[in-house]
Amino acid sequence: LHSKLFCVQARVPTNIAFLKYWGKSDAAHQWPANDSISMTLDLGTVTKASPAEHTEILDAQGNSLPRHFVLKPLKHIEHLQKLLSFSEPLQFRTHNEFPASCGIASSASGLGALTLAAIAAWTRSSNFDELASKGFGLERLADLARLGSGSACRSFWGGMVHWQRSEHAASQMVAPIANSTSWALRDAIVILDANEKSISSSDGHRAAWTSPQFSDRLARLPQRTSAILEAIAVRDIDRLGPLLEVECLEMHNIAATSEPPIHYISDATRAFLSYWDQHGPRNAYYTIDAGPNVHIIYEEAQKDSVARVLAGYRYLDTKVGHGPELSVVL
Ligand code: 2P0
Repeated sequence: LHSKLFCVQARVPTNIAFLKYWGKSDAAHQWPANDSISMTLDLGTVTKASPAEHTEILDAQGNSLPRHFVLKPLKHIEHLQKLLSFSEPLQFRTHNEFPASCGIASSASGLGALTLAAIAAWTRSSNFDELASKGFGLERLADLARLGSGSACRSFWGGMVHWQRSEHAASQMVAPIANSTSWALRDAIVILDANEKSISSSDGHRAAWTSPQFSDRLARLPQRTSAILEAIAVRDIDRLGPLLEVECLEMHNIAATSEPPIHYISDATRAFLSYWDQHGPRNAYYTIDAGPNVHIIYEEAQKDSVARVLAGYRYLDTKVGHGPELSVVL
């Protein structure tokens, strides 16, 4: 498998944060200011990597992608090459399983799949056992993906995942807390605005520290973290749900009170939330990422009642998903 023909395919899922990563304690090393907890989704990015004359990132058909789309991924590849002493150029072909311009952030799955495909290609590894035998176990892969996009580290396991901060770099860690088959949660992503957000999450993370409410949030979070962990441990949607809503509104409030203020929530988001407050079924709760779209988190048994309430909206219905996949393309 040392020929130029070696081609590996990585699939890494995206995730939705229940407890938001918002603010970094160290931007250069991508250490978060607080713990975060997410649910891995059954949607991801599929990326193929093979040796090439020069490094390039193309779409699945081999067409070039807009420069602003590939800038951050290319920088990440360069960084990995330096860090791990791999010099071989690679060609990547990538596609997202979610429809283009549906407003779903793809940095967790995108940077995750890129990292996994690159390292598997450089090490000529066909599966996770081979990667682990070469020193690239899941924890290390997640840690390397984190350097490209913080939230990507949570995409290396299925189910629910906890990314724990610590005062010391060495003791920060990310680990699964519930697998994908143990709680049949779903996520209906209500697409209110399919345009790309104009302010990157990285700018949002930087600005968080300028909000006069950020230190209060950080002080409050250990208690909320424990409450979310407990709700997940006992699989209680009615304990988890209200915490999700408070948490996302607080994150958006930090963004809105940052200097300069950042408004990810739009008029369409607000209109939807007031509709949802009136008509949303019990046992279904919302969370909102760094964008205007709303994620409705609910248990499988509520599927029909959620669908009825969302009938007039464009939405993408998905469920809790499993971890990454790796295979050789023949
Ligand atoms: C999260 N977000 O926990 C939070 C909630 C968005 C809203 O992590 O700068 O793209 O690449 O580390 O991972 C988005 O931030 O930021 C994010 P970088 P990333 O999912």
